[in-house]
Amino acid sequence: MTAPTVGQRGRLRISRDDAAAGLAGAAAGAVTVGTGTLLTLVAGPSSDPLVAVGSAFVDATPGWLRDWAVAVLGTADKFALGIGEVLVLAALAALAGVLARRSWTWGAVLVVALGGLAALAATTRPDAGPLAPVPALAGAAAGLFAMRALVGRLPTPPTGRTDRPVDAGPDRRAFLRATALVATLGVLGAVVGRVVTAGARGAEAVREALRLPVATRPAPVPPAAVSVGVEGVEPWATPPGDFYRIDTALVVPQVDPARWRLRVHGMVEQEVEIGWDELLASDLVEAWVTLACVSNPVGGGLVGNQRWLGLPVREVLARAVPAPDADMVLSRSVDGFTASTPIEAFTDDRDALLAIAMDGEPLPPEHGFPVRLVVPGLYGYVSATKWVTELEVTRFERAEAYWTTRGWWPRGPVKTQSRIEVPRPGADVPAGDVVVAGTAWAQHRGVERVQVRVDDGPWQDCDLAADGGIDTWRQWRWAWRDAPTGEHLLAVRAWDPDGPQTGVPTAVVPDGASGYDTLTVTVT
Ligand SMILES: Nc1nc2c(c(=O)[nH]1)N[C@H]1C(S)=C(S)[C@@H](COP(=O)(O)O)O[C@H]1N2
Ligand SMILES: [Mo]
Repeated sequence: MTAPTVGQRGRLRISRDDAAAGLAGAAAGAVTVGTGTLLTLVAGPSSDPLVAVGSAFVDATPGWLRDWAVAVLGTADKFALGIGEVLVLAALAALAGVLARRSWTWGAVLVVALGGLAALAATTRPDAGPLAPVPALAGAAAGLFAMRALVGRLPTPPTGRTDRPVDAGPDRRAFLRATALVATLGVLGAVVGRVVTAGARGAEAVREALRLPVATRPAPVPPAAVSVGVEGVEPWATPPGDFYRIDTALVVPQVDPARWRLRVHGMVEQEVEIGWDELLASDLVEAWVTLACVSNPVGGGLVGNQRWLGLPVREVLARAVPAPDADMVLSRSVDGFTASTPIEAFTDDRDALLAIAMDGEPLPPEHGFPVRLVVPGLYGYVSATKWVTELEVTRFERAEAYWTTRGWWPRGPVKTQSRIEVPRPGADVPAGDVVVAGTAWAQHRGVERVQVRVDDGPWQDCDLAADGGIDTWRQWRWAWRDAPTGEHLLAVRAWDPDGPQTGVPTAVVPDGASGYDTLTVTVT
């Protein structure tokens, strides 16, 4: 018997030939992916079928699920998505093989449908080029070809071909060898495609060769005293390599500065376009700004502080002359992400920048090379568009940004927050004097005071490190004198000019987490 049969217990029995057909299908799937990945080299990184489908999936992901993924997987969410995708694809490809052995048409229909979906996903990417559907379609064709060759070697149910023995050793071994070869070729294609793409990062080479102009208004050198001097506290200036990365891009967009342009349009008196050379020749300023993600849970690490170099957005907007009733600027990146920024954050005197550098170096590709927005006081999702290419002057009631359509608030001012970094949660600390320290932030308002509470005791004032400006975070420390032995609950709160941060805990959705960072320590 070669057909799956329903056994006495009602279980589906899968025959050896079905298993073989499944293997053949999976091998053909590898060929599809390998071919697609190789063709990505000509059609562009976002046309990669796996990337395109993954990106479409990311865009279709509801806010809560994305939130969960970020919370559980952190910045490994992209990797996890890739693994999940490969597993699902392998299962579907195996199914196509099983179907194909029974009815070539149905197997082929499944492959063509999957290829068509991937092609559709690739063509509907905001940065799709004219060749975008080619890798998926050519990959599906190659997969069909491989599947035909492999499945064709297996007997077809229900009238299994009697002219060759079904389970004969040599035949089956030849089949397995052919399948392994096909699978290897497919995987090899995928690996070579990936490696070459990674090596051919056009923007990376250009980035290395860039020389940055000096700022007409450099940022002040922060005094050493911005650091509170307690080991275990996050550095005041976040090393760029440690800076959190959050975005929807499965492949880092490669933008050639020579071809970069920013278009300012919408409710303006005149459209303005500015290119890379013009941007570099402008009067650039430098500023220390602490960036925070709205998905940062209380006590979390999706926040970082750096020195940015760029052109104040207000100067570009002034040239376009926004209409007086415009209240929002929708910024758009090359990969289609959008952010809705209240226009006053761009036109008032804060250092809202079209930034080209971080820590004195051109932006790292994953942080927006060549140009991104940095806006003090607002969460990244409503302001910090990386790989930015467009500013549309509009009104909140007329346009919605990427995360707003997914349930997040259209405006996202950063909530005043504080974090205990020393001691670590659950730590055992020796009795006596215990140093408690951490970081607080209230971007564009300024941290005025930080207090710590032990158990249900009174709030106690902490020592603040030197102030790096109202747009940056501020370190603090508190000497806990004669800490009594036992388990204790520490809590922290920061004050901005409007008073203390709220202790009412809220989730990160829809406008950022609030509540006190608390932790338990055992004094021994
Ligand atoms: N093009 C693009 N820009 C983006 C995003 C994105 O998904 N795509 N995410 C935003 C969010 S939610 C945050 S918190 C910041 C993070 O910037 P970073 O990755 O440089 O830390 O980038 C913002 N800019
Ligand atoms: Mo974010």
